[in-house]
Order: sequence, then C-alpha cells, then structure tokens
Amino acid sequence: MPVDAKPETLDVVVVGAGFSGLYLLHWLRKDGFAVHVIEAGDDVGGTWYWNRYPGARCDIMSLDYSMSFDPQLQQEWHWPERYSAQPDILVYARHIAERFDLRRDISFGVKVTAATFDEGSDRWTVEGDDGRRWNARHVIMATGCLSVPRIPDVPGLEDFRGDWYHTGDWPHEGVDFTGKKVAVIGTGSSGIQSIPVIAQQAAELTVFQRTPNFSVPAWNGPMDPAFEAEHKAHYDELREVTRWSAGGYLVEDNNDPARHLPREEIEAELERRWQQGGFSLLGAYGDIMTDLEINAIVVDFVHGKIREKVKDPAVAELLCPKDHPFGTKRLCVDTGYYETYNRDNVSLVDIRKAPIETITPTGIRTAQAEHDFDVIVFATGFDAMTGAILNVDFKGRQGASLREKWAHGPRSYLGLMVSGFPNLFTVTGPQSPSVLANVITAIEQHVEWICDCINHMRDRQLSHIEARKDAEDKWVDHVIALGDATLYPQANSWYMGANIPGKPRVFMPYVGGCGTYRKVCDQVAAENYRGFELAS
Ligand code: N01
Repeated sequence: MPVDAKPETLDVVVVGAGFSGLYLLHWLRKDGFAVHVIEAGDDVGGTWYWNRYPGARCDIMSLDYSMSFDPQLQQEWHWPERYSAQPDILVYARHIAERFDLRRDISFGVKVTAATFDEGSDRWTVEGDDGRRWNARHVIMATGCLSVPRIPDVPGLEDFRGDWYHTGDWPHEGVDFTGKKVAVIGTGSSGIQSIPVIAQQAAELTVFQRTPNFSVPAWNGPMDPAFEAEHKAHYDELREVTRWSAGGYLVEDNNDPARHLPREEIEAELERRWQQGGFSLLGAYGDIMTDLEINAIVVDFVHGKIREKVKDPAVAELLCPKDHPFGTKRLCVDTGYYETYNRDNVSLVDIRKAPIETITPTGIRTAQAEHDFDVIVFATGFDAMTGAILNVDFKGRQGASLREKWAHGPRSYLGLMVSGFPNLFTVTGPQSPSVLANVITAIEQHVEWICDCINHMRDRQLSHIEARKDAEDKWVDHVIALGDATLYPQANSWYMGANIPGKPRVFMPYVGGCGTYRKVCDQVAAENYRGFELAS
C-alpha cells in the first residue's frame, strides 16, 4: 500500500499476538470495538513462537501457567507435563486463536516502526514496516518483556564459517547437533534449559560462562491424572488464590522471617522445598530477599547441592554463584543442568577469567585458548522490558519522543501508561510486577484493567486518558524504594538493565507482589482513575 494512502480507522491497535494480544483482541472485539493486532511473526504465540530452542519449557506449573478467563477452556485443556514444553504451549496459543476466531483480525509478518499522536483528534497513527498505516484511538503494546534478543558485540561473528543461532530467535525447522562441536555462550534460563538437551546430541559441547546462576530442579514429569482432576475440581478457587498471591502462581509462600530460627531448622526447610522443586525455595522465608545473612544460608545450601551433583570439584566451584545474592538474578529451574557437567563430552570455560576476544572463522578465541566449533548458540538474553516498546518510535503530545523520555530509564504510572503519551497502554510494562510474576496472571490482570478502562471511556464519551506527571513520578519513586529495600539491586541483572552496555541501571519491575498491585490498580480505577487525566 502506498504510504500516502488513507490509514485504516480503528478503535484500538494492539501490537503483538502473544497471550496478551490474543486476550486483548478477544475481549475488545466481544465488546464491539474495532480492533486490529499487528504481529511481527508469522503466527501467534509471542515468546513461545520465537523461543524454540531445545529444552524450552515454562517453569511455572502449566495448570497455573495458562489462561484463566474461559472456564470451559481451562477444564477441557490437558497439559501433558507438569511444566509443558514449548511446542505444547505453542499448540495452546494456536488453539486459543482458532477457538475464538482471532486470526481474521491479525496482520502477521508486520513490524510496527512508529506511532504518532495527534492532539487535535486524540488519535494515534501507527506505521508498519510494510508501508501500511492504522489510525486508532488507542494503542496497546502487547510486545512482551523478553522479546528483543541480544547478540553481544563480539568481533568476528560475520566471518564465522559455521552456523550460529540465538535461543530467542530459533529456526522453525530445528537444529540437528548430531556429531557437531557446539559452543553455548550464556548460562541464564535459556542456556540452563538448552545445555542438557544439546549435550545429549552434540559430539562435544563447550559452555562459555561469564556468571554462574542459581538453578533449582524442576522435577518435571508427565501430568499426574489424579492431580489434574483434583486441581480442575477446584480450578476457580485456585485461580482466585493466584490472582491475589505475591507471585501470581501457586506456591507455599511463607512471609515469616528466618532471622531468629536455628540454622538447622532453616536448612531442613530449604531441603523440603528443594524436593518440591521450582520456585518453592524462594518462598521459604519472608526475609530471604531482604536480609543478606539469611540469603547467605540459601546460597550455602545451593552451593552444597552443586558440589554434591558435579563430580569435578574445580568445575563445581566454577558453577557456584558467588557474586550475587540468591534470587537477585532470575532464578533458573532446570532438568539435569548441573549433572550435565559430569558428561565426557561437556566442558566449561570461565570467560570471566579468560574473556572471549574474538569469534574466528572456525570458532572462538578467548584470552587463554582457541576453540573450534561447527555451531555457536547465543543464549545471551534480551533487551528486557523496554526493548520492544522503544523499538517503536513513539511521538506523543507536542511531538515528545518516548526514546528521549526513557533515556535515563523507563518512567510510567503503574506500568500501564506514560505521561505525555495519551491513549497508549503497555501490557506488563516496566514498573508493574510482570517479570517477577507468573506472566500469564500479570497479563490477564493488565488486559482486564485496560479493557475496563477503554469501556469506561466509551460509556462516558471520553477520547483522552493520560497518566499525570505527578502520579507517574510518585509511582516510579515508590517502585524504586521498594526495590531498594531488597537485595535485587546488588546483582548485575537484566531486571536492572545491567546486561546491556550503556542501558540505564534502574530496577524495572514492581516488587510489591501481584495481589498488592492488583489492589492498587483496582482502587485507582474505582476512584475515577486517580492519577490519570480523562477528557473528551
Ligand atoms: O537470558 P539471561 P536468558 N559475553 O539474560 C550471558 C526468561 N526465560 O535468555 O550473567 C558472555 O538471563 C549472561 O552473562 P551475565 C526468564 O525470565 C524463561 O537465559 O550477564 N556472556 C547470562 O549468563 C529469564 O531470566 C524461561 O554475566 C554473556 C546469559 O548470557 C529471561 O527469559 C526460559 C554476554 C544471558 O542470560 C532471560 O533468560 C528462558 C557476553 N557479552 C528464559 N552477554 C522459562 O523457563 C550476556 N551473556 C519460562
């Protein structure tokens, strides 16, 4: 379509067709809004469309890591495993698209490049990279928090004669590692999930580790039919519990401090929770994330587990995280990760000691040695939380640029709206619980709040909603103060923007918990959208 052709006129443009975009489309269309979703990929699924690396699976129980909005869907859907694998989650996303007939209002294979607000009409013009334009009252960014893969700036990659991949942009046809010499760079969740699977196939696997991470066992397995039946018999009540919980998932949370308990008692409780697997360990005591001495007990406990599992003591020491408190980088959940280092075909390179200097045509050269590879896998993470939003050149009121506004870190009111950018919503945006929660719970809460808000505006014939600057400043200060009261800022994590050279170092998620946050959002709406300007 020529660029000067008239843009399509809509009520709402949604960017992204992951779980957020699908749910927004379903809800808004049902309420009679003209809504269109624009998606960069060729299919629905978002994170689960792109992250197809071997071993990719959710690390919150699938019965929890799933949409709750349709009682029939949640009763009918069967998850084959406790933590379902990426292909099963993608099948589920596709099923939602079919079941609610969503595809007809989605444009696939189009990237939104720019969006400009017109104050005269209170409407946005949204531009796609195919030259198409849409004119809408509202724009909703449903682009996910971990959707812009990041390849580090290592020289020489363009000359590498083998194949290379990023875990977050994995080839749809899969990769056969049989007989290959493989390098994996990065030991975050994606590395920790993929390394055990790649090791089983590759001739040789070399892991390049900059920072070791804490990982707890998933104890994944096939879905137990009795457990599933019992869960489904109480699904509605259980969903309600998750909505008001801190993490947005079912876990045995204990808010009591461990400070005055005997060490043996604390260790026994950690052991019990280790045997439960997943995030249970984080919920053992209320002061793990605030009291360095209590946190150190958990650190010692996990170090002990690593030393038990890994036979070579030198390798075990390298795998023990010592530069950040437990839980301050996203906790990983694994299946056989540490044990993988006992395999003869797996080796670990400490690139903190011997940094990668260059990628050569045949492999990787560190400060200490040259290694030859057929394949390099980058498990090097994402431009988290802000990357996908800032990939769109937003121009708000008086032509203000969002990129300029966020140059020193994201600023939003409730992680939902940004002052100066009316009628623009962000699902699971920075300064909301998002990445610290079961993201599906966080998505549903945001989508429902946003849709209620848009309905509220239509009912009152309002054309403009905007976060007030004073409300935004207060919220950002509150989020930072909550973060500062924890140990989180002590780690160089992507929560802090620390994984991207030059990115402002600001703690981005809201750490006060899903339930508390939900209450705040509900109160704001009930008080006629306190902190927002609404106008016709
Ligand atoms: O990325 P990461 P990820 N040279 O940023 C290393 C979610 N997720 O894709 O720690 C060498 O965590 C980097 O080292 P360092 C989950 O929220 C969920 O693994 O910066 N190494 C680190 O080891 C997760 O937290 C699931 O020193 C470099 C790694 O690469 C988030 O996505 C599964 C480097 C990046 O780890 C991101 O996880 C997967 C460089 N220049 C992901 N740059 C589930 O289970 C970076 N690294 C649901």
